[in-house]
Amino acid sequence: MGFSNLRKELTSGPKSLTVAWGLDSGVLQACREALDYGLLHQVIVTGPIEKIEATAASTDMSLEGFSLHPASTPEEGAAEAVRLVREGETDLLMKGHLSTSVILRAVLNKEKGIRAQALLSHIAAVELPTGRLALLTDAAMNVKPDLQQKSQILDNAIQFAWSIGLTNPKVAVLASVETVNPQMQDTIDAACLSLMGKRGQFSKAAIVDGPLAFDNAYSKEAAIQKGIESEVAGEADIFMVQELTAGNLLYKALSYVGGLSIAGVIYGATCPIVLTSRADSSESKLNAIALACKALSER
Ligand code: COD
Repeated sequence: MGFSNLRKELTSGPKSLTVAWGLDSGVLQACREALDYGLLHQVIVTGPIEKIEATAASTDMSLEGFSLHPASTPEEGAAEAVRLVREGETDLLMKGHLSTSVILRAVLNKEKGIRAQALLSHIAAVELPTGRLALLTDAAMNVKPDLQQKSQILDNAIQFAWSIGLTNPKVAVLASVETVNPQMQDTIDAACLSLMGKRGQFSKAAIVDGPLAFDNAYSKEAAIQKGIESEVAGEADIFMVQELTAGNLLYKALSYVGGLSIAGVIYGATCPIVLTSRADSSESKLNAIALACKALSER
């Protein structure tokens, strides 16, 4: 299953999406396409109304089907968008032209936020050169998770994989080497997560193996050459990195160097949150909206 199948197979009907601080022509354009494609039936945008209209006009884009809610700062725009989710007025949230931490703080706010799970995390889907989708986590939210947080990040990714049809996902917990080195905490944590998988400690079934270096996680041949026997090698549905910098570098290398389509959401709130980078193509942004719709419809 690639992104085009994911879009075609959406059967649950169009959703309403709210963009927090929507002063980004690429995001508005992706929403326009998602409306025209039938993924969405309504787009709400928070921010200064005249500037949102000017942003749309800069690409001759029609705002038909859009509803604009005034906000005068990114913080206010994020809070208003989160309120709309909390009060059931919209199904999905999307980051506009504001920094990731501003929208995440509004989402995590203890009184007015929309947390559903103990830990929220970022999950990206990437269409591999073979045409299948695999997930990468966490490339954008949790900076330096400890083992407890890593197990929650992995649990979120396993739940998400099931929700988009990747059942019994194979998980590669990545490190720089594939053997346990007592001087490298990541290799120890990967081995623990792998054992937790074997003991059925995640909320849904998954085959977890680690530590695996990226080459032997991605390529069966690389694993065989190193004498590694692993059910996951070459077939991983989830690539789990162990800190944000590694995830972010991998995300950007796959996109820029590898030229692969990649789309990300935050998981663990009361709805999936679409998170795109300004430099992502409009197709990537549309794919991210489709991914969020899919995750929502399969709940
Ligand atoms: N899930 C649930 N609760 C969380 C999480 C999480 N992932 N992270 C923090 N919290 C809770 C804490 O338990 C606490 O109750 C409250 O939120 C505040 O925690 P702090 O002080 O650690 O959080 P902040 O507000 O300083 O930072 C939280 C962010 C998510 C904003 C921060 O971790 C962050 O900036 N992450 C990186 C975002 C980013 O810049 N990504 C871009 C890379 S592309």
